[in-house]
This record gives sequence, C-alpha cells and structure tokens, in this order.
Amino acid sequence: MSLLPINNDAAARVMARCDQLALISESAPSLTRVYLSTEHLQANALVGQWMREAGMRVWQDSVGNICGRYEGQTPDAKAVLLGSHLDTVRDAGRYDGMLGVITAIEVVQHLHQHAVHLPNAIEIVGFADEEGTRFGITLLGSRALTGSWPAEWVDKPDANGISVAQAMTEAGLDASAIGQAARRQAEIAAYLELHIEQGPCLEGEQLALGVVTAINGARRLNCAFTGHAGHAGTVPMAHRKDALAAAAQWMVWIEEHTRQTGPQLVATVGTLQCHPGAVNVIPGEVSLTLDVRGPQDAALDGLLERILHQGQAIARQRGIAFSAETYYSIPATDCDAQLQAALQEVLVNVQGRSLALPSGAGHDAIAMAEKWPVGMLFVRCAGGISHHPAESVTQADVGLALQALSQWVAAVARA
Ligand code: HGY
Ligand code: MN
Ligand code: MN
Repeated sequence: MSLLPINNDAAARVMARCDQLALISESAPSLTRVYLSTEHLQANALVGQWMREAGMRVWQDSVGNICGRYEGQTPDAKAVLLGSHLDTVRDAGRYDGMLGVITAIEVVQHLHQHAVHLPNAIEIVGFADEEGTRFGITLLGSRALTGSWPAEWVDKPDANGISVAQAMTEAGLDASAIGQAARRQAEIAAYLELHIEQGPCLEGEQLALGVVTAINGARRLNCAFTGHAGHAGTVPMAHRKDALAAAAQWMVWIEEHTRQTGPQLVATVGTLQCHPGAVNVIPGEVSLTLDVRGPQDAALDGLLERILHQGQAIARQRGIAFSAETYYSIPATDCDAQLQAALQEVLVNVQGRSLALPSGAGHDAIAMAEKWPVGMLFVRCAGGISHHPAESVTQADVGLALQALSQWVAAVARA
C-alpha cells in the first residue's frame, strides 16, 4: 500500500514547532540550549508530548535523550530509528538538529492518522547533546545508545566547574545508570537522519534535497603559545616573547596552507584567549582551539601534522613554547550504500533528480554508524548559513523533505 503524500499542513506545523522550540532558550531572544539545562528538559517535555500525539510510546533514557516508539506489525519488530539532536550551539539557528526530530514526528503522525503499521517499528530519538556546547565533549546522546561513553566523561566540568555527573543529578538522572541507555545491535535495523545541509551545494544546484555520501572526519585540539608578558612601553621589539604575535603568525599560515590543499580540507581557529589581556602588556600566554576536517582521514591527519609542525617552528623561531592536545577525534564516516540508493530513488520521485554530497559538519550519525547502517537526507538552507540565528529553510522545501522522508522510511521499513 503506497503512503499518501504528506500534506502541506504538516510542513506548516513543522515550521511552527521549530519556532516554538526556539523559544526554549537560556539566552532569549537568541537561541542557546545546552545539555542537562532546564531548557533541555523543557524541550524534552514538549517534544515528548508531540511524540505521544503521534501515537508513540515515549520515554526519556538514562542520559537525557527523549525517545519514542511506534510499533511495527509485530510487537518485537526491529526498529528503523529516526532522529537528530535537540541541543544547540550558542546563539544558534533553529533548524540544526531540531528539523530532523520534528519532521520524523510528522512521518509517524502520518502513519498513525492512516492506521498504517510497517513491518519495522519506527523509533525517534531527540539526542540530548551533539554539539558539546556545555562540556566540550560531543555526541553524548548518540554515544549513549551505542554504549561507547568513555568513563571519564562523567567528570568533565562545565565552565562553572559543574561535572556531567553533578549536572545529571540536578536534572534527576543518575550517572551510574548511563549504561542503561545502550541499545542492543539486534533492536535497530538502521538509523536515518534528516538534517539541514549547513553548506551551499544544494542551493547552488537549485535543489531542495540531497543524499549524504559520507561525513567528514574531524580533529579538535586545545593549543597554546607561552612567551613572556612584559611592559608594552619598555621592552624593545627584538627582546619580546609575544605569544599573541606568534599565534597570529600561525593562524595566517594555517589559513593559507589549508586553502592551498584544495576544496575538501578545512581548518578553523574558533576560539582564542589572550593573557593577561591588557592594552599596555605584551601577551605572555595565548590559548586557542583548532578544528580540522576532511573526507579522508589520511589527508586530514597529514594536514594536522603539518599545522602542528608549523606551530612548533614558529615557537622555536621566537624562543617561546607551543603545546597542543587533541580532545576530540572522529573518523570520516561513510553512509550505507543501500540506504543511499533507496534515498536516491525517492529523491528522483519527489524532486525529479538527486544529488549526492558529503557532509562537512559532524552529526550523530557518526556515532550511530559504529553499530548500525546510517543514511542522511540533506535539506537546503539559505546561503548555507548555520550555527547562526539567520539559519533558515523554506516551508516548500520542508514539504518536499516530509514526502521524501516518509517514502524513504516506508521503503527501508519494508525492506
Ligand atoms: O560542529 C559540527 O560539525 C556539528 O555542527 N556539531
Ligand atoms: Mn551543529
Ligand atoms: Mn547538527
């Protein structure tokens, strides 16, 4: 039985719900919603209510993911898991993560309204933390499902010195029960994630939707240059050990060298702290973060090695110290070929043609791919803008995305 195309009221409802969720923020009118905050729990309650209205059994798991299940044709049927994250970066856009959860709920609502049950159950998860905004560790929600939480994560402090374990207790969770969120391999057949592209390719091709081929690998490091603070008026230029000048020289080299490698590799210094940070003091200490990404791990690690070598060389020339410590490393991750092929067919049906493209951004699908086949559906976003309040999608594209997700889920859940 073919599923009726989802109507445009659903697209309007998705847009309205993204707006509603965007109001749940610690920094209103801007959007910031971090792991285990009051806002996180409020968002879980609202999304859980939408899941219930769509005929799902709803629970919050032991790390704070909000989960729902819509039964298949047999009570113990494997689940096709849909999802994305509900946490945000600081001053975020309202579609990164949230669009994937809310569109998934519409697909289940459509099944429920037409009393359709597929061979597989459909589960949805609103992951608690993909961005790592509060504790600096990422994919917390999805790694709980794969059972791959490193033990030391519970001791990670936030900027106020509150550890993950303490924050869990304050949120009514128990750090000793983290393992209960892990899902058995046999329970889940596949993981499908709808997400905004966060890049310019679909817009450049005048296409609403695309098939994700792979997700870039990424490395994140905390780096520092340590020189000598000194009086800005009395220390001659030739005697200075200026940590900020060294960092500036390194950053310009990173940008130029990475640009020369071609379009696939990217490197970003996203944060920089300068100490003591006074107009009349030569900076003695600079700490900065480095984020390097690419579709192949070997090329990515080669670039990182050259960047770190250059940091050491600049420090040596200037007679100061340089340090770097990797705190985040995810491999380049392929999306499942069969799931890609199924989605490709759906996109030709829904929009006349399809486009396959890699993801420069990281996603929960990276963690989920360690245990289950994953597929991702990209939706065009204006100017490729993301991690910014100007992030936007059109209702028309959301309407097409709902049809595509619905048909993809039906195809996968029948396979
Ligand atoms: O940074 C990323 O790639 C993702 O948005 N967390
Ligand atoms: Mn993001
Ligand atoms: Mn995201």
